[in-house]
Amino acid sequence: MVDRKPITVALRTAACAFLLCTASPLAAQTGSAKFIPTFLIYYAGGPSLVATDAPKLAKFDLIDIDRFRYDEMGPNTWAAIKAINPNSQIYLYEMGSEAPSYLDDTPQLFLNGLGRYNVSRGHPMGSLNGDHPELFLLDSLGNRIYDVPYSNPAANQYWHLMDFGAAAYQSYWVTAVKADIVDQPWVADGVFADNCTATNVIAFGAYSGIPVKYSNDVDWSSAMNSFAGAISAGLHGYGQRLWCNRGNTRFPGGSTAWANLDAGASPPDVLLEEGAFAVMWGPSDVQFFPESDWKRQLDTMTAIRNSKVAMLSHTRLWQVPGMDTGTDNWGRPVTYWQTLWYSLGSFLLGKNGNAYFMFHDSSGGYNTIWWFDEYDKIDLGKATMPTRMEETAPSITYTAGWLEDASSRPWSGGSTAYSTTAGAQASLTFTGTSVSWIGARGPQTGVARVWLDGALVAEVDTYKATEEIQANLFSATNLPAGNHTLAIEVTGLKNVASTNTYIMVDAFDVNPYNVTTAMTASGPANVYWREFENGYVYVNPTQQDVASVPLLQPARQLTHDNINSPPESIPIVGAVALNSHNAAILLKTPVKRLQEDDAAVSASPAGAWVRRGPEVAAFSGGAASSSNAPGATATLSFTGTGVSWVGLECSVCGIATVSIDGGAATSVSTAGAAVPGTPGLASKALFTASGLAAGTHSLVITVTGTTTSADAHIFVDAFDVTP
Ligand SMILES: [Ca+2]
Ligand SMILES: [Ca+2]
Repeated sequence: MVDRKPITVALRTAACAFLLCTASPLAAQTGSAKFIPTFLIYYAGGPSLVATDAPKLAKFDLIDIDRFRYDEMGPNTWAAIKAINPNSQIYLYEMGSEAPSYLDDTPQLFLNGLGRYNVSRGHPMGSLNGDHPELFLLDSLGNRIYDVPYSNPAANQYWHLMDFGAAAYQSYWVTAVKADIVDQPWVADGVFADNCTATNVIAFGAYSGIPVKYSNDVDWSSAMNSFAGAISAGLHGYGQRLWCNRGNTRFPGGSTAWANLDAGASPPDVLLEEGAFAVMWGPSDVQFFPESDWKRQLDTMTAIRNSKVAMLSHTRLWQVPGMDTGTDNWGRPVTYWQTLWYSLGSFLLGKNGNAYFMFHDSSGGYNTIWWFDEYDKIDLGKATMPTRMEETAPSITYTAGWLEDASSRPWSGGSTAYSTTAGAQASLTFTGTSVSWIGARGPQTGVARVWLDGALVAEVDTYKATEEIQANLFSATNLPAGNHTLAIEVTGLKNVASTNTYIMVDAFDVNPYNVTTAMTASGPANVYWREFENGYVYVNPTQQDVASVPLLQPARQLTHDNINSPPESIPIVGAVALNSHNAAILLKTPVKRLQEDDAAVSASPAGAWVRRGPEVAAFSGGAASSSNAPGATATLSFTGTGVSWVGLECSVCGIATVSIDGGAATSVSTAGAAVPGTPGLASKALFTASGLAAGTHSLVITVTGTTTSADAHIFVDAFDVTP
């Protein structure tokens, strides 16, 4: 890793990076434009849907629902939702890794599993039990494994764990789902496949045994990723999307399995973490994961590039007074709204355009259309810190041998670096705790080595039969906070199937949040925070109370209780307390600009003021008003603690007096050298008052008719009000 040169030296522009320049780009997935993208799981025993539910359902970006809901609304449920929100994506529930033994007689509309134990329903491979006993996973005693909570051995009713890693089962599943969903009137946008569990550390089902075939996490994860990839490819072949329930992002093995699936050839469209950040599962009212597990969930969510990620949090508390407070797994008091805000705050720390959020409680589970005012009211705008660094970023250095392509493919940011030179390296230095390398796969791409902080961590074969642009080729998460280096090395090696050894460095993604150490009564605690255009999110994922977190600028703290209040009514604070497992969401208090024709500004007498435009100066908003009539006034009524009058200094500008709340008049001379119409002439703050008591005030500008220039004009262009 020597002889690095800046990219501007090392890269040359080439007309075309690939041999196959005619390949058409893949359609990219697009995320939600909402500040809080949301999803809903509405499954099993909820009330029948009625027409008034359509607008409620249409607020969600992603919906997982039973197929039997199809005809509960007219003309059909999916159409009723799409008529309101065409972008809402509807997925129909289907069990993935298990198959039922007792649903052979159930009509397809009411199936939620394969339902082909002893019947084929026309399946070309026949039935599962009758024709494919080899597809049932066995424990060490040779018994078929079943999902204990969902099976009833006394009634001979089982959900068997099937051989999800076997190509024959994968094919069986896709063909059955095609018949039961894709070829039916109730087909929607995609299929939700349950229990595609990333590892078997804690499987969703409590199984009757451990499969001999996949007896450890590595084998299980590999087989399940094979299943998810195969059914994803199969459904995509029928124009259908796939949503997999994966889970286990808090475990290292689970997080790795997610990354591997994302880096694989055919990632699903959506992945579900059914237990994110705060969960009802366990003996306490709320279980908050240890900080390291919480962070692994956050980093995994952020690192996934090729699938949408659905993060579901929950609580055993209810909104009902008296049932909305309890005790968490750390022995601390916890409230319903604290849990929602903590989960939501955690989500916002890492959301990246691919991530979606849901919160529910044990009162309704999956039988309720869960919506909270928070989803409508909280909007902090775009994140200020870019999570993506393009290959041209100054923090990336290159050795000799790299070229740049800007035209042949839909590269991130419009260009990519590429090389076939063995030993050539691209090296990113970054501050953060997770990082992803964004490159490309294709029939002509080769093998790269990945070095993290100087250690070889992966050898990545980027070959793929079809092109994949902006592919996530490598991710590392849960790194120690601080500075790191990620280097991509071209090997000149390739898969035997590949036609060349191209390696693309299109971009890198780094985690989007910051970590601050706060001192507490019981030692240091990490506070995680992220800045957005219009505010901040702070999260304390530790068991320690932080008495005071100083803010970067004064802001208003939103809470469940003030979320529907006018922002102006919320006090401005310079610091917030952040107790254990709490989040704070804050609105910045930006200076507000009011133009001269705003309703809050009154000019008197009206005939004394003349509207001026670009022929005079480059005014804010394109215009200003001016007067040289002695005694003419412009009065601003405003609510805030500070104000500035924005106007013009010029060769025909005179002297005004300014008074606030009827107080003493201040004389302001606006005489200047510039002749009106001079190119570049613009307004500026002519008078500023600050430190006013919070509340309503008035500012009066009076034209005096006196001057030290050629005339006595006073220009009122705008006012800047500080909340
Ligand atoms: Ca790029
Ligand atoms: Ca103006």
